[in-house]
Parts: sequence; C-alpha cells; structure tokens
Amino acid sequence: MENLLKLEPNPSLLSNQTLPVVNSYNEWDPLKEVIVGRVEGAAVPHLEPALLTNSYPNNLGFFQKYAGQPFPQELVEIAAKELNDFCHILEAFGVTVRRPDIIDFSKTYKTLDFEASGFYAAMPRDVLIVVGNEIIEAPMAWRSRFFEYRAYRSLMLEYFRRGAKWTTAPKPSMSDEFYDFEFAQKPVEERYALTKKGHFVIRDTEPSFDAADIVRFGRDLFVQRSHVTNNIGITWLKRHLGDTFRVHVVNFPDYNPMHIDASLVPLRPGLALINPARPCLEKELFKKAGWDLVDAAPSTLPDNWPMYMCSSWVCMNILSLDPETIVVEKQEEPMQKLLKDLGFKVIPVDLRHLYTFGGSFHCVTCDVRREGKLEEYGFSDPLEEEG
Ligand code: DAV
Repeated sequence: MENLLKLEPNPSLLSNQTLPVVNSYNEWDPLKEVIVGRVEGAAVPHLEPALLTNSYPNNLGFFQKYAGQPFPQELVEIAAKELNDFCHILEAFGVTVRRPDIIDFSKTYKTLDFEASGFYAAMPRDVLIVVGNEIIEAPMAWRSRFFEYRAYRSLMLEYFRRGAKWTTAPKPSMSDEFYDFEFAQKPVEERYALTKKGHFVIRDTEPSFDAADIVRFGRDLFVQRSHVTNNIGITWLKRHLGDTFRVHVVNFPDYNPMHIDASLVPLRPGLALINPARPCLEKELFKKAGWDLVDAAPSTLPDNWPMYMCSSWVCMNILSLDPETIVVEKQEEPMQKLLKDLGFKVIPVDLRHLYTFGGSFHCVTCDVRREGKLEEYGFSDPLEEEG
C-alpha cells in the first residue's frame, strides 16, 4: 500500500538538516528543543464556571479552601523538583530545554468583563501549539488562564526575533455570556448526560480552544470539542491553517472532556494509543488510514492520590523523544511494559506529584523543534465541514 510506504522515517535525510527555529509537525519526530512548564508561582483558581465543571465533586473543598492563594508549598516543591530532574534527563538526551518565566499567579486582575486571579505556567501544552513553522498561542477558556501566555512571552519574543512565525489566536472576552452558569451548577450526572448530547460549559459566542485539545499527525490534526474548545474555535483553527493542514474533529465517550492527550496519543507512524475507558468513536478513520490503535494500560496510581484537575489516565500522557524512544512515568509499570512490547525504548522518569497539578509529560511540554517536515500519514480529507 502506498500509504504505508510513506510511514517510514528516513533518518539519513534528516540528520544534517538545518532546522527552522520553530519546526514541529507531529508528536514523534526526533526532539531537539522543548519548553518545560513550571509550578513555581502556581495559584489555586477561584471556582469559576469552567473549573467547577471540570473539577471532581470531592475536590470542591480544596478549591474553596485555597482559592486565590498560592498552591500549598509542599506540593509545589516536590513537583518542581520532579520537573527539574525531567529537564536534566532531556538535556542528557541532547534536547535543548527552555522554561517559562516565574510569575506570581495569585495576583488578581480585572478586565472589562470579569475579575479573577491566575493559575500556573505548568502546562505549556495547553497554551501553545506548534504547527509546522508557526507557534500559536491558544485563546484559552478559563478566566484564571486569561493571562497565562505572559509567562511565555519572553520566549515567544526570542523565537520571533530569530525568525519564527508567531500568532496569537483571538481570545474570548470570557464575559458572563460566554459561559453556561446553569450548566456548571448542575449535579455531575446531569452534566454528563447533557455533555453526551453535545452540551458544554462554554458557548459558541466567541472562538475558543486550548492547544491541548489538538493532536498532530503531520498534515492531519485531530481536535475534540470540549469544555474549553468550542465549534467556532475549531472553525477558526481550520480557516487559519488553510489547505496546508487538515483538521478532523474526533469524539470520545468522555463526558468531562478537557484536552485530548489522555485519549488519543500517536507513538510513531501507523501506531497510536487510545484510552480503553473512552475509545475514539472514529476508529474506522484510523483503520482506513493504515493505523493501529492500541489500548493504553491503566495507571498504578492509588485511588487516594490527590488529583485536582485530571484523571489518572495521564499515565498515557507520554513524551516521545523520537519514533523509538518514549518518556513514561516511573511507577507506571504496565504502560512501560506495553510500550516495550510494542518495540519502544522506555525512559522511566518520576512525575507523579505533577499529576496532582493536572498532567504528565505531554501536558508539561511544548515541542518547539523536532526534526522532520510536513508529511501525510494515510488520512484523507475530513468527510464533512464542521463548526
Ligand atoms: O484524562 O483527565 C488529561 C489531560 C490534562 N491536560 C484527563 C485529561
């Protein structure tokens, strides 16, 4: 099959190539430069509608207690150490590591539409996406994340001065009309039932997306509608990227959706992980393109581990150093075994305390530069225009 022939990377063509300052087309090509987030300065957001929707009911007490204050210091210290150690490991593999500025996110701010305090710069994946040679700042949908881009501005300016194409997608006003307050107040089961029918906490009044709702497979990008990504945001992305890229909307039986990178994770051309608890509804699309979808292994995390922002499926939120080498959390032995059985070299790294802040290796990074160029991996045009 012609499609499958295209799946082989050709290292000899790539090794001596001079890469543009920003260059990343997929999640697996050899990694050269990466931004790794920080927890220093992290603050606990107020229970705004979108956060209320995405947090789990047993965590409400934590948010009520700490809203507007710095994250408890002992949590910050241990997670900051894990991140620093992760950076050193990346450097040992020859990857250039960049970090955002340290900002005090507990400061309050006021726009013409709302008042809030901030969150953190721990998850560059949520704010930034590199599509080819362009770096895009995502609009974001939480009031507490409105100014998060500022932690990355000195890096963005540097990349821009060095020749990068830098875009900021329009930010929603985050005014009261943008959110469905009634939805956010409903009991969790009612919200899930409504989300199953296509109802989300943000409305379609203004474009919005988090970069982490998008996953890159070369020319083809997959995006999910979520509590932070709306249809008009997806339309903005499609129109902005034009014909060079194809944006496909995919769906998962995830009724509290926020970010696609614990649901669909490509590992190398022709192979992706999916989440067995919320299997992709468009499996056929991948099969037709010659891709195998493999179920991720569940996390080993104890049930009582504090998880304020995400599920334990972040065990599949890995970072690929190249199509053969993957960073996996040190205590996620079943995930490690699965990947080894699939032929990967696994690098186990501690990051469990970072889970408490809402993510793992993919979330805490933004790959600014990978070797490689624009390729197709067997997919066809999206069937119908959405949004
Ligand atoms: O499964 O809870 C994880 C991604 C967080 N940025 C989840 C989504």
